[in-house]
Order: sequence, then structure tokens, then C-alpha cells
Amino acid sequence: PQPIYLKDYTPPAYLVDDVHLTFQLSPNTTRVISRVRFCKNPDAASAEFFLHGEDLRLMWAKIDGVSIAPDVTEKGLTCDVPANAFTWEAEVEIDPANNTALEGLYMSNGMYCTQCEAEGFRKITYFPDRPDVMAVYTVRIESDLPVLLSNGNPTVSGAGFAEWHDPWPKPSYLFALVAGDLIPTSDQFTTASGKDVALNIYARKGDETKCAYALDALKRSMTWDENVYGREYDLDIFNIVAVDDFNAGAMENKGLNIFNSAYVLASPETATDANFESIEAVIAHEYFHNWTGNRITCRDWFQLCLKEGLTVFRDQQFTGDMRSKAVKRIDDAVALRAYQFREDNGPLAHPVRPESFVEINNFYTATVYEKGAEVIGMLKRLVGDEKYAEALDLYFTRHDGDAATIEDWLAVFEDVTGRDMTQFKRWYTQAGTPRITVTDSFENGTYTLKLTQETRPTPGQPDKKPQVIPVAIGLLAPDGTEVVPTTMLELTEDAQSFTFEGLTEKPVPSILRDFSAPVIINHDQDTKTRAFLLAHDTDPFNRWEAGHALATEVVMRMVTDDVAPDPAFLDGLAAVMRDDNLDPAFRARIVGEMPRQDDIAQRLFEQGRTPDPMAIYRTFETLKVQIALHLQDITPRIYAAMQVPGSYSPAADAAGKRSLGNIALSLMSRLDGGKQAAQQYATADNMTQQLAALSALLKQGGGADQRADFFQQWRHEKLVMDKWFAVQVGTAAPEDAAATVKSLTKHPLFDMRNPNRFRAVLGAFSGNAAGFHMADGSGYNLLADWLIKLDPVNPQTAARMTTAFDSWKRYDANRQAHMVAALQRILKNPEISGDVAEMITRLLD
Ligand code: BAL
Ligand code: ZN
Repeated sequence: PQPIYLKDYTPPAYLVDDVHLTFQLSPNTTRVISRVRFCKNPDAASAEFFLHGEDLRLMWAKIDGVSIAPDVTEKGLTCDVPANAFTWEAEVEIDPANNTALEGLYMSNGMYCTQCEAEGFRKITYFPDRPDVMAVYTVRIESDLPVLLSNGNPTVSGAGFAEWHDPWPKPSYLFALVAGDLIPTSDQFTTASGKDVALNIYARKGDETKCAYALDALKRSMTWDENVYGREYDLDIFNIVAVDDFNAGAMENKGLNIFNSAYVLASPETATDANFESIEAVIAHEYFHNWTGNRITCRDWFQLCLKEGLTVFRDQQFTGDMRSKAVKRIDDAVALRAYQFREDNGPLAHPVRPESFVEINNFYTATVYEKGAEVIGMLKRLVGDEKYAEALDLYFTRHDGDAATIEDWLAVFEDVTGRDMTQFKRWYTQAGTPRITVTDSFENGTYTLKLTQETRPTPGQPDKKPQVIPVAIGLLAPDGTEVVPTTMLELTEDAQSFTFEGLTEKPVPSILRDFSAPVIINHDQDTKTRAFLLAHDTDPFNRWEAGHALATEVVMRMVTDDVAPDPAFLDGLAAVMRDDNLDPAFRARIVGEMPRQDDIAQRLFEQGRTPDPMAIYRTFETLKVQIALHLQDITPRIYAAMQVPGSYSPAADAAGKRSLGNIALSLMSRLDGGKQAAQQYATADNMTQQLAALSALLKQGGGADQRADFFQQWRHEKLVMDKWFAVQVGTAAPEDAAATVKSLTKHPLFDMRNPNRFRAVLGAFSGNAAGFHMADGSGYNLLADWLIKLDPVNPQTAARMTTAFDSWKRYDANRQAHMVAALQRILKNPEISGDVAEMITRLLD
């Protein structure tokens, strides 16, 4: 397939007023009857009538009631149409039961459901399946199943049918339908202007007991969006459905969100604190899309970041408000560096707004989502909170009902602030992570900070221009007092100096406070200065950052010089661990959040060394034992102090204590042979502690009884079984990881058609860095074998998982050869999908 380009965008030839769809549901022979009112788009140059359609059996078609015989290809159809408005009617047959790709209309455990973003609607019926064609939908579902749902508000229903009408014009990717034997958990919400909204979360029988937290998160999201963004809900009903087989996390279909059950279902016994937090975030994210995505959608898929970056930014703000802002910022930075920086650094790098793609499914990436959110955060820092709020109000009023672009988005900021956004726009068009080098000097009471920026070449973009980078800094006196509070510097040139006068002694700079931009800071600070910032920085993010930088430096020196961990670092950790004035969640991030093995590999590579994944793994094992030994007088006290009495609460403070308690447990397990972990396993009344105990035991090479017990206890709970699969792969010693994967893929509960289960095993495998990168290539071959098997079944999930190979160029010739051979083997698969072919081609480029 040929790439399509942003520069080639043309408006649709025909627009749609309204759509009537009738679904006669049947597992292998569902009939979809469509009636669509078209009119010529006066803004379009072309008059060609083309409707997308894939994997459809066309039974008949009519225009204005007269039968026609369109020219049908694998991708759609064309036919002659009248010059004026006309009615298109057609009937197609589809096979939801055999739709294992989980795109379009498919079946999951006897229920029908849909996933139309980005281009799934064309697998349901013939239609101009592009986001700039917005229409009002009326849907009739005919089926004997008890629950029949679609977008909008319910109108009439009776035995074997239900009808829905969505008054808000929407693109086809927001269409949804669900039919099944489902149980609702219901509530009600009254909007700020007094409108009553019925809320329902539908789940399979047995799972209805696990919907309360998601429902509560939904109500909190609705209130938050009213209070913070002034956005109210706009239908009489809001439905969420939990589905076990789902490629992504969730989908924001208008009035009918469909969720991977992993992001809805939770009880204290089955879900971890991290699960609760992500449920809260994903529920909010999909709800927030009602305005940022649905009421205002994207003109074309190149503009995906318009809705995703903004909605991620909004859900991050929400989580920060519900929990700890500082901890949320740390978690977001950690994730950004792990996934987005890695993406930006390798063959898959692309701008936040890509210029071309073959399969849009391959661009639901950390760059579009998470870097897209960081770009909004930078805008807010640069224009200030008030102007940001004004710009957003203008965006909502000016573009309500539109399919908009990044240019539209930036224009509201220009109009509100008078600021020229031309240079800022490079954040959307230029790939790669800017690197800022910091040098400083002090003379006659004047402190000078010199910042230079550089962005390395990325595929298709050899030359980079300077970007607008908000760099928040603070200055500390040597005694720890803050002499310059947080100040926003605007770096716009390749190199710029900033001066601070009237200081009595050379201060210690705290750079990029609150992670004010998604950049890499190169700043030669010595261990002593980092330890000082870890102890004194008033900015919580940078306090964590100092500890993290220290840890990274310690690991790097252990790997390159074979030295013992620096005692100053171990003392710093002990001081943090002991500091009861610090939030336990924050302490957990400092003590438990070690650099990733992958980061160390990348750093070594950037220093011109060849990373050895096994040596890195062993270094971390040594370091953790050293930390455990150094802290052994403190950890039992911390462990005991972090036990939360009473019944389980998923709230942030209790979760933070469990998080620190579990870090203490994992350190204790390194020294006590798993005694404390076995006890925790035996007494845990919640999944957070049960799973952490199992993990600690497996990590020490024990835990066989608990592993079997866990299986017996939870074999009927799919989401818990995913954890059981993943923890075994994640904790396996590198040399055992492939064998663990092989044995688990033979387990009766392994089913590659379920994306969660596939990811629990094969996704966890690529996360076991040293196991995946075994020098004999066995890890690469094993993953390649499974991706070849999965591709014909579910190309989208297979394509996403090829990213495990994106760092192949940093390894030795032997590993490189194994990885390239594995990728070429996938590419030669005669059944290769367009999704996977595009990914492999980019990876090998
Ligand atoms: N729009 C796809 C799922 C999400 O980002 O919410
Ligand atoms: Zn989204």
C-alpha cells in the first residue's frame, strides 16, 4: 500500500445530512441496511462518489429508490450519482463471529460490540469513512439479546429491537453498537445547568460487582470537567460497556464508551492500586473526549494529536487534582521517557502531527498521545493559566461541531494572546527530543546560565530548527535556601544566556522544574550537587529527578567501571526512606523508581559503548542487594508503618503507603529468603499486596506454592489471570524467560485472540530486557514466531508489539543480525498485514 500525505488532503466530495442504520444481528450473517442522505460538498473540487467498504458482502444498492450496480473493489465502491441531494440505500452482510481483528463489528464472549476508530466503520457498511464527514445517526438494532445499545438517546424499543437517535453530528469513527446479555450498574448525574443524565456501566454477569469505582470516577470526571473547563454533558444518557476482547484501552464513542474490561472492572481483591488509578484516568479520558474529540473532532487522521494530546493533558490534570500533583508529574515523566523518548530516538520517530502514514492504526503512539499532551502543557506554561483558559473557551465556542486542525488550535492561542505561534508549531511538525546543554558561571554577584539546544536527525528530517522551550528554573543557596524561586525561561535560540543579579555566592541551579518541557537535559552536576538537590530542592519533581539522576550515574559507573554503588547515593536513599514528613508515594518513587535497564542501554550506546543487557541486568541485581543491605535497619520499620489498618481504600494516601510498603517488602525479600513476602501473601486482603508478595517470592526463585494457590484462587477471573501470566514472565531470570513464555503459551488459559492475554505473556517478555535480548537470539525468534502467528488473526495488536525491536541498532553485531533476521522473517510472512508490513519496513529503514 502507498502512504498517504497530509499535504494531499482534499475536502470530501459529498457531505452527509443523516444516516439510518438497521442491524439484523446474527453471529455469521449480520445484515446492515443503510439509508444515507448525501449532498454535494460545494467546497470540493471532485465530484467522484466513493464509499469506503471492506470485508462486506453487498446484497443490493439503490439511489433514490432505483436499484444500481456500483463498481465494487476490495477498498470500496463508486457509482454515478445525481447532481443534487440524493438518498443512498444498501444492504450488506458481515460476519462478526469471525472478526478476530476486533475492528468493525465483532463478537466477544457472545456479545456484539464495535470498534470503529480509526477506520473500522468501513467494515460495517459502505460509507465515506473519514472524520470530516459528520452526520446525525438513527440506529435500529434487531436481536433477541436483552441489552441493545447505540449512540445518543434511546427512542423506541420492544421485543427483539431497540432504536437510538444521536442528535449530535459525528464522524463514523464514533459510531458504536453493543448487544449482549449484560448487567447494568446505574446511577444518575445532574449537570450544572440542571439536566439529568442516566449513567450505566454494563458488564457480563458476575462482573457487575466490579463497576462501582468506575461509576464513581465517571461522576467525578463529569463534575471536574464542568468546574475546570466549563464543559457539560449533552445527552440524556451515558453508557459504558466493559468488553474482554479489545485492542486498545477504551473508546470514546458518543454516549456509548466501550472499554477494555481492564480499565473498568475493579474490586479490592482483584485489582491493584495501579489498576484503580488507571481506571480513574481512562474513565476520565474517554469522558473528556465528549468535548475534545467528539463535539470538536479532527479534520483528518494527521490531526489525531488535536484530540488525543489535549485529552491526555486533561486526564493528567484530573489525576493530579484527584491525587498528588507531584507524584503524577513524576509518573508521567517516567512513562514519557520510557516510551516516547525511546520512540523519538529510533527508527519509528515521527512528529506529533505526522506528515504521512500507510496505516493510521500504527500512529496511536506515545508521541501523538503523550508528547502531544506535553505540548499542551508547554503552551499553558508559556501563555499562563488565565490565557490558557480563555483560549480553550474560544476553541470550544469557535469550533463546536467542527472537524478541526492543529492550525485552528494554534489560532485560538494567537487570537487570545497576540503571540505568534509559528515557532511553537515546530513541536507539532518536528520529530525528535530536544537536548538542552546547561553550563553556568558566577562573577561579581551575577550568575549566568547558558542553555543550548540541539535536536538530532530523525527519519526523513535531517535538519532541525530551534524550538520554543519553556525551562522552569530555581536557584538555591549553598545552605539550601531558595534565592530565586521558580522562574520560566523561554529558550528560543540555538544558544541563549540568562543572568541573575545580586547574589552573594554561586547558587545551585534546579533546572527544568516540574519537567516543564519534554526534553533531555545535559548538565554536568557532580554527585555532591545531586545529593544536595535530593535533600533540598523545593520543587518536588526536581527533588525526585536529582535522586533519579544519582541512581543513573551510580548504575552507569557500576556497569562501566565495575565499582560498588556510591555510599552517598545509598545514604541519600536512606534519608528519604526515613523522612516521615515526605508523602509515602513520593518516597516510593524516589527509592523504588530505579532507572530502567533500557535507559542504561541507551546511555551506554550514546557514549559509544555497546550495551550488554545481561551485564546491565546483573548490575541492577547487585545494586538492589546493596540497597537492601544498606537500608536493612530501616525497612522493617517502614514496612510495618506502611500497613494500612481497616478495610481497603483505593484512595491515593492509602495506595501510597502500600506502594512504599511493597518497596520495603521487595528489599526485605532480597535478604530474608522471602519470609516476609510469604507472610504478606498469606494474609493479604487485597490484590496490591497479594500480587506484590507473589512477585517478590518469584523474583527470589521461590513462590511455587503461592503461584499454584494464586492460580486456584483466581482461575475464573480473566483480569487476575493476566497478572498471573505477566508476573511469571516479568520475574523470570533472563536465561529462563523464553522457557517460561513457551510453557505459558501452552497453558490452557493462554488464548492469543485475547489481546490482554497475549500482551500479558509476549508483552511482558519484551519487558524482561535481558531475557528478550539473550545473545543467542532465542528471545527475538520467539517473539517473531508469535507475531507471525498473531498477524493474520489481529494485525493491530501484532503491529504494536513489533516496537520491541525498535532499539536494534544499539546492540552488538551478533544481536543486530539476530534481530534483523527476525524482522525479515516477519516481513516474508505470506500472510503479512499492511499494519505489520509498515512497521517492519520502518524498523528496518
Ligand atoms: N480514541 C482512541 C482511544 C482513546 O484515545 O481514547
Ligand atoms: Zn483518547
